[in-house]
Parts: sequence; structure tokens; C-alpha cells
Amino acid sequence: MEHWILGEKAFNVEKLRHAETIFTIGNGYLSTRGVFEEGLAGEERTTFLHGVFDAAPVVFTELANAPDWLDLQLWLNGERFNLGEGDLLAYERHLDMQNALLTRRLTWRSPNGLTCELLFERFASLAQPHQLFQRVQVKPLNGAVTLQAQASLSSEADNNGLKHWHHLKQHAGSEQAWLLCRTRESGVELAAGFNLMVEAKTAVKIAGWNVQGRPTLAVDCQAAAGETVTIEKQAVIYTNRDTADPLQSMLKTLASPARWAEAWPAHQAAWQAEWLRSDVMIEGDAEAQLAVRFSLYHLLIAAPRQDDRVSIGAKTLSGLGYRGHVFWDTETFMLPFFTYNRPEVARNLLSYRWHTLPGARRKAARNGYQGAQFAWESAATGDEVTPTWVPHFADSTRLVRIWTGDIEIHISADVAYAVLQYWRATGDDVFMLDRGAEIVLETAAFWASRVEWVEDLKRYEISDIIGPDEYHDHVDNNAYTNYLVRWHLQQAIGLVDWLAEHAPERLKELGQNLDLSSAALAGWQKAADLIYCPFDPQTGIIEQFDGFFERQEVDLAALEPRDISVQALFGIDETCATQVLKQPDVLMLLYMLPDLLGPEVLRANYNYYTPRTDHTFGSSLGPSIQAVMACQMGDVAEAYDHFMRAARADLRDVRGNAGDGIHGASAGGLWQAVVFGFAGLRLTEAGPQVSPRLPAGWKRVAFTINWRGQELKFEVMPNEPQA
Ligand code: IFM
Repeated sequence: MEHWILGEKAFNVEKLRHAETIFTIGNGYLSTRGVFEEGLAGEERTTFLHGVFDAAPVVFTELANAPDWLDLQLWLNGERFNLGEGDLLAYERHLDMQNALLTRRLTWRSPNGLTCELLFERFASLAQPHQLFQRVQVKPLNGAVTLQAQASLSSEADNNGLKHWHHLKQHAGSEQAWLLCRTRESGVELAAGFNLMVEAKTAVKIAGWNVQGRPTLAVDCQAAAGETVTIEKQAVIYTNRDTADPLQSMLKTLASPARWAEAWPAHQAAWQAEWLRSDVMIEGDAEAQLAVRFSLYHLLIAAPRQDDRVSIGAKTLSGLGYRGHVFWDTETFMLPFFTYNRPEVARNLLSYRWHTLPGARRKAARNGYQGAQFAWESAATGDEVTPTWVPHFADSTRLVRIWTGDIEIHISADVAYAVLQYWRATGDDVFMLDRGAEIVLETAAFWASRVEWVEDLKRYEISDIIGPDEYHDHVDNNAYTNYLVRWHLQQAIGLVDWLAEHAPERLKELGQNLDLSSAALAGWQKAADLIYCPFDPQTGIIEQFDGFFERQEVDLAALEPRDISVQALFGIDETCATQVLKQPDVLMLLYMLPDLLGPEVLRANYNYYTPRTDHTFGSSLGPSIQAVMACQMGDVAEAYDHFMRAARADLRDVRGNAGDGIHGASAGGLWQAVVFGFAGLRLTEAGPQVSPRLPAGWKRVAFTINWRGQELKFEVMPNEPQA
């Protein structure tokens, strides 16, 4: 069990929300934050199901917090168990990431002096994704106890006070309770129910209470000192996204009650199979090992295995941050892990973009362009759902205009890039023909209509946008965007040639909805040939956008020590006037297109942009990729610092916002930093090759890659003998 356990040795109410995020459990269908069964003031109690969005003010749409399947209240000799009262004599909580099992063990002395040992356990079955299991054991230590327990489900679940559920039906019988509810605007029907099973030495009474909107089962039993009472719950959830009649599906599952011990082996076996394909072993660095497993665990619990109409939001399913919206974080940062380990999950994630093409077409058309323009923030339909005005981070009485939904447009190229990388890694022609090609070509058509011809300069430009570095908005010719657009258009033209040769019928079909005439393709070619891609041959530096070199230089070292971002320190407009970067997007570009300009150009840009980046408090997406780039520069010690910055983002809450949910991009980036950075994996036409550059102390790195249908195992040792 070495380096599989994420533990908490003491209860710290100050760290409540952070702990809830990191102790989230899930199974790719839903995730539940690590809240306490009995509840606690200030908690953020959420269970999110993929795809269950509902309308919300400001953010347009958000994942609706589902009825809470964990709720369990205990009364011990009439005193309600809760951590806000009595004394906590012992406490320990741990997440076993190998088996996705969360355990809390404690000894509590009630205000009246009864001392009890309590053990709480839960898992969301990976083998049966609609089934969730909870077990609670109560053992009085210094006297007999009359135990009363209440387990309920409630359609009053809310998102920070906003209620999404309309109550339809409920039932509370003996040993079983359920409810049926529907989201208020989007019409998602959800059926949730549970079986309750209690084991005690004395007689147990279970009564159903049909409290309106809150079906409850109430348990009464006794235990002598030293005797244990065990309460088990098997909860079941279905929605009409999964089945035509969620109530019937839920009731059918509940009709064959499964005990914890019966469900556990299949769940455990499913996780064993996951880790066999996905684990990354790091010998010689316990913190790095735990952090990488923690990241992979969070990607795996968020990975939709059965549903290809959903994707993973920027904060996975582990918190209210970004409301479940999907960004480029998924394709650019998380997807490579899935492409090379779980290609079927990668295919689902990319299929989400295919299903949401209608929304992307609407966005392009609304803006006066051809083809498909992906939303910067996307949810159920693919329509743009980025909020336009939000409260200022330092003064909530002021509103700030958010421009990303209007002008952060690189996402359309990022998605196409991800499709092409997936195709290259898997050789999955079926996906490419059915779905991938449409994504790549529709977005190429968007670019061909979006580029602007500048007659004086006889070139195409792209003005008034935001690149990945969001400290600078309303810029012209963001290099990341322009270079990637050129690459995208070239690839799209190559893809049309490939289709003409291998699948002419499919090409014809695609040509019915999209102009793929020779004139249109000549336009794409012209745009690719003549789009302005900044580059200074004297210095080898790519200017991040027009006029970047004239912006004000800042000595970042002189601002230390600080615990806030440069943007929070200087202000939004003031930061925009400087050369400080939230994320170095020229380096990101050179990472994505490594053969673009050669190692000297990479070195020049690395040296130029690295000291200008707000590495610690800028974008959480930056450090992992910076680690890869530092490895490529041969600076492994520097790479390790960036890597640890990403590794600690959620584990240690270095940015102070882990309570909002896991930084999914940072988690995916961490995998890339190990595999493409320290192990130096390159996927060449001659096959995968590694050139290791392991940090001091790392003795061995082992991982598996799925390359064109073959599972390849890599074991990487340091180049030089370790001291
Ligand atoms: O997609 C990112 C963006 O690059 C930086 N701001 C946060 C977004 C969501 O993680």
C-alpha cells in the first residue's frame, strides 16, 4: 500500500473545503465530495453527475447538485453526533486511491460523556456505476447505547442556495426509500433510492417516514459497551440521460439488495484493472509518487466511460468551480493521459465535441463566420456559456467584463489538434471517419473565414483576441493562435486528401454540409500560406502578440515575497500593460509543435519568456508544461521546481482555491511532465523513444503507453549513477 494512501491525521475545520475536494470519490458517472455523513456548518456538500446541467443566472448553466446519497444522522442515547460538539478523542481519515475507498475513523465523547468509536466508509462502484455504497459502524466504549439513525434523500439539494430540483414522487417503506425529481429548466429526471441494512446483537426496528421532499428511514436499536452496530446503505441513481425510465431502472436495481461485501470485489477488481493500465511509478521520491497517483486518481474518477456526450470540466466533478464547464483544459492537458492509457475514454471525450458541433456552428454563425467555432466554456449543448460579467476578485461590489467567451478563440484549433493527436496515437480510422474529420474540417472552415486579409501587408492576420496568456486581452496576432491556425489548416487540407484517397464517399457526405469545393480548399491553402506568424530571425524570438516587446518590463524577483498573482497585485489593466505572463503561450506552442522551428529557437524563447512568467500564482495550467520545457533545456532541477508547483496545487492548496474543485488541467499536465518531460518520451514515426532526464533522487520511473493498439511498458532509470 505504499504511496497509495492520502491521509488526514487531525480534523481541521479551517481546511474543510480543501479536504472535501481532495477526498472526493467517484466512478466516472458521478462524484461526491468528501463531506461528512452527518454534515457540518460551512461544508460544500455536492454530488455531481456528468451531463446533468440546469439553467443558472450569470453562468447560464451549471451542473445541478444531486440529492445527497450520504446523509446519515446518528443519535447516541439521544445526543446527536456531530463534530461541532463533544470531544474528538481520536480522528483519522484516509483515501485509498488504489481502491477508491474513503474511510473515516474516530472516537467521540458526547457532551454527556458517552464515548463511541465510529467508522465511516464509502465507495462509488466502478463496476456498477449507478450503485454507491456506504457503511457505518458504531461501537460504544463506556456504556450501553440506544442508537437512533436517520438516513434520507432530499430534493432540496442546492448549488449555493439555488435549487435545481422539482420534486415529483417519493416513497419511504421499511428498509427502502426513494425519490424522483426533475431539474427545473433542462428537464433531466433523476431517480435516487437506497436500501438500508442494519446488523446489531439486539432487535432492530426500521421505519419509513414519508416527510414531503425528504423520504427518510429511521433506525432504532441498542448496543452494549463493546458491541458494534453496522449500518449499510446501497444507494442507486439513474437519470433519463441514461435510460428512458429512470425510476424503473432504479427500483429494479434496488429490488436485488446488494451488501457491501458483495459489491466490493467487483469494484476492487475494476480499479485493479484501471491501475494496471494507468499507474506511473516513481521510485525514490515519495511526495512525487503520491502526487502523481493523486492526479491520476482524480482524472480516473472523472473519466466518462459509458457516456460519449459529456466531457470533464476544468474542476472535474469535484467542486462548484467553473460550474462544470468544459474548457481547452480537457483536450490540451487531460486528454493525452487518456489517449495513451485509456483511448476509449479519450474517444468519448472527443465525441463530446462532435455532439456539440451544432452549438459550435451556432456560435460561428452568430459571429458571422463559417463552420464551427467551439465555445470557450461549454456545457450540455456546446453553446457559449462563459459568464460575461462577474464580481471583481478584490471588490465584489464591482463587476468585471469577462472577454474570454467572445475572443479567446484558440480553443477551436486546440480541439482539432487533440483529434489529430488521438488519431496519430491510436490509428482509430473509424472515429476519424465518423466524427473526427468533421470536427477538424468544420473548425478549419471557421478559421478560413475568421482570418482577416490586410491588403497593405499582403497577409492574413487575426486581431482582437486573447491567447492562452490571459493577462493580455484584445491583442492582435497572438502567436500561439496564428501558428496553430496555420498548422490546423495545413492538417485539414492533408485530411481532405486522405479522405479522397481512403474514403471518398465520406468526403462526399461531409461536402454536403460544408463547402469543400476546390475553390474553398484553395482559400484554406491561401490562408495557411499567408497567415502572419511572427518570428524574428535575428533573435529567434517569437513575439507573443503585436507590440508585446513594447510593453513594460517588470522585475518579478523584486516583487517577492508575495502570495497573490501579479494581476491581483497590480490590477487587470495595469498587468495587461506589462510583459508579465499568466502562462507562457509561445512556449506552449513550441511544446505542442516541437518540430516547428528547432532547438535554438526553443532555447531563445525559453530564455526570454521564462523570467517574464508568473509561475507561482499565474495560471495553474503553466507549471507542468514549463517543467517539460525545462527538461528539454536540460535544466532538470528547475523542471523539478515547476513540477512540484503543479504537484502541490491541490494536494497542498498552494493557490488557496482547491476548495472549488480539482485543477484537472494541472493533474493531466503532471502526467505529461513525468512522461514527456522527465522520461523524455517522444512519439516518432519510427516508434516511441525515451531520453530520460530524471530529477535527483529518482531511481526509477515506470509507465505504460498505448501506441497504435499496443501496450508498451517503459522503465526509465537515471542517466547517471545516483550519489
Ligand atoms: O482554461 C483555463 C484558462 O487557460 C486559464 N483560466 C482558467 C481556465 C480554466 O481552468
